[in-house]
Amino acid sequence: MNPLNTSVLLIYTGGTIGMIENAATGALENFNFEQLQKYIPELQKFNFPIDTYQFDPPMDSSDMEPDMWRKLVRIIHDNYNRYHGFVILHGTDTMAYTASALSFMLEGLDKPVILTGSQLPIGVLRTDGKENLMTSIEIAIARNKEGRALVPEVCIFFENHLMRGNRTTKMNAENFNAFRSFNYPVLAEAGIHIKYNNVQIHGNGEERELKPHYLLDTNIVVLKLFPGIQENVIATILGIEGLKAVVLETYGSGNAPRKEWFIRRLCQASERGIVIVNVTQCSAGMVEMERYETGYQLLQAGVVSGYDSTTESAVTKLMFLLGHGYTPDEVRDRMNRSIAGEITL
Ligand code: ASN
Repeated sequence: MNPLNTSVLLIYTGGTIGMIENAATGALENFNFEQLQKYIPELQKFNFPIDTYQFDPPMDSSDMEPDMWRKLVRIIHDNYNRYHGFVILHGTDTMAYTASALSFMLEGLDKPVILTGSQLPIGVLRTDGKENLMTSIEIAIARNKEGRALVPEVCIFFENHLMRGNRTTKMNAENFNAFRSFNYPVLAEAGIHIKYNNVQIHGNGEERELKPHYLLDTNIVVLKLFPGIQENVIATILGIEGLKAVVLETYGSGNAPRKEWFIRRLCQASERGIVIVNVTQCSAGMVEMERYETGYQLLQAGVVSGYDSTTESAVTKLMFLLGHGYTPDEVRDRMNRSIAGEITL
């Protein structure tokens, strides 16, 4: 019986939520989904079908690779018409990267894709996994009066907050409250009721057609500045054979050293067609290269603004754009536009 006329596909990739302690070493190891279900008998209480797809073997998300993102896109695309929503159980360590990548790869999404996981395994008494999973399923089936999904976006749900996936960062390795969306309001808050922040949610009410993308180019590097960084380090990184883009993590509102060699190296790399995107090392706020001379010179070296992008989002957006074969100037131009709500313009 399915009185709600709804259904969810639960995709289990791995992560702490489905891990168990190895008796000999004490280290956490993966176990399979049947065992996971044993610890969450509540799953049976949902009065609609929840089908599952399990990665075999389940993986710690530190092993996540773009091929796995392609696999997730394929699973969602192949099953798109069969389900009202998708919940992905994923390790927390790289969840923000996966959520960002999927937001670009699932163009025209009009159903919820909710990533969640936990900090403590599901078998542990104080686990945060149960709550996260149950609420994610509820969000995945939430629809308005017209029958459209309330949250047709790739999101992360964690510790009572629903966040746009490509705005999130894992910022705590200890607390249950592990993720933050510093530069965009939460999409929903779960208390006694789940309160949706409808004005901040993309595209509910629109009918769209899913267009899956699989092309990604990983010839990218993240370069984090620190006082004392040496010219040979910068030169070696910018000289990597085949390098196509750099996410440059700068200070404050997008500032960098004024040293002549530094600007010259960046200028030369830009001229060779390497796309350099300026993202701030600060958790919150926006790159404004016009603000200080230390930022303005980067503009003149051909560096483009990452605005208020997370590093995770800038990396995966570049992979996506480069994968589609755009020229460096076309990539620079598209970095200045929002594709999936990842930057505030
Ligand atoms: N190492 C785990 C993972 O990302 C951490 C977690 O899920 N809390 O797979």
